[in-house]
Amino acid sequence: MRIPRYAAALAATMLLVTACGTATPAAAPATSSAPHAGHSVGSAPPPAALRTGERFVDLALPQAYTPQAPNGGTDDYRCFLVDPGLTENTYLTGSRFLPQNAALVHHAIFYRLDPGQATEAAAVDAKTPGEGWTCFGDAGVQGQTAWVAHWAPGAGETLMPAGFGFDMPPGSKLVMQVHYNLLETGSAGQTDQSGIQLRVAGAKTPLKALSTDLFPAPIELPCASGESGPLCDRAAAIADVGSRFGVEAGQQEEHLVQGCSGGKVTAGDTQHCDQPIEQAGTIYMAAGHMHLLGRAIKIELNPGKPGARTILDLPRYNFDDQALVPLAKPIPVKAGDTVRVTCTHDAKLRKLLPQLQKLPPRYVVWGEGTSDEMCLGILVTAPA
Ligand SMILES: [Cu+2]
Repeated sequence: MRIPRYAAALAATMLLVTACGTATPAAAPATSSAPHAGHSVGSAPPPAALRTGERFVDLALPQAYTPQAPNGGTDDYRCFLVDPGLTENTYLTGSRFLPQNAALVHHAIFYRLDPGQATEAAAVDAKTPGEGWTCFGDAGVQGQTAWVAHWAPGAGETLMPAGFGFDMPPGSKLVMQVHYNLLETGSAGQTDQSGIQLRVAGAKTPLKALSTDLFPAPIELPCASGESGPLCDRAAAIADVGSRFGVEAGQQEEHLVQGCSGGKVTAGDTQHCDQPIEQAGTIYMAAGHMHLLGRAIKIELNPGKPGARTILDLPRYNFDDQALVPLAKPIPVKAGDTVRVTCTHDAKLRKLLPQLQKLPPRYVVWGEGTSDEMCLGILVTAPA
């Protein structure tokens, strides 16, 4: 299963952009209907026991990093090169991200780099002052990078199903992309030294290779009734995303509208996108990601057709409960199937959320910022 081209382009951005939020337990929709109040902070629960052939690899930033939002924004996307020291064929079978300053960390995504990309990333890192480098549209390296792990609020340890893992050839390294949200008062000058505990297995017993597939949909959320201001204009709002995160990031919304509805913009709380499955396989895990204005997200297979299935349904999305969850029953897919992701956002939440209420009203589109929005279905699949 691969992401369609427009989504792949998006994914590059998204990877950067998206990570901020993610899924929810399929079996246990969020119980809180109250608006998101801030990230939950707590001590991480201990990891599950190692399974046969597994070991832990602990990685962390060598030094604390002080996030700074460029271009007058309130979001910093920073990439760090981390080396799991793999000398043989290995599989990544789980991860436990350890946000050191959970008040600032909005999401983290881990991209696998091949040895050539790792060399390139090291060069970017070396020429950038301080720890890591700024990475709003992508991981800052050429070519395909596989998304092999991510963390968003509410996620504890993520365990791949037994017998499955992400391929990690010898010499593979990871880019750890962290989205720091600096909207909160008092976040200026704070530091972070997050890390991750990887669970890896040697290749003595071959595992089935997993991939992470992304299914985005547009956001076309007008200002709420009673709100007004220059950013309530769609074109101005899109230009504003571009000014904060770069030209490419600013174009993501238009790419999505093009890919999902042939370029037709229909403003409203609820948006969806249908995307084809390109390769037969099985879906094992799912997550949904939106930001603070997200109310509901649903991922469906072949809606309105025989054999239609709901992959994930979060009628009361909770930003602080975004773990990637295993499906109760894995779902087989074939080439030509359709995945639909549908999101409902609520502009009225802006006035109720301490993080957003001091910001000017805006027509919300897809963007990397905490005050922008996303609508993203995340599926972990294995080929047939
Ligand atoms: Cu996001």
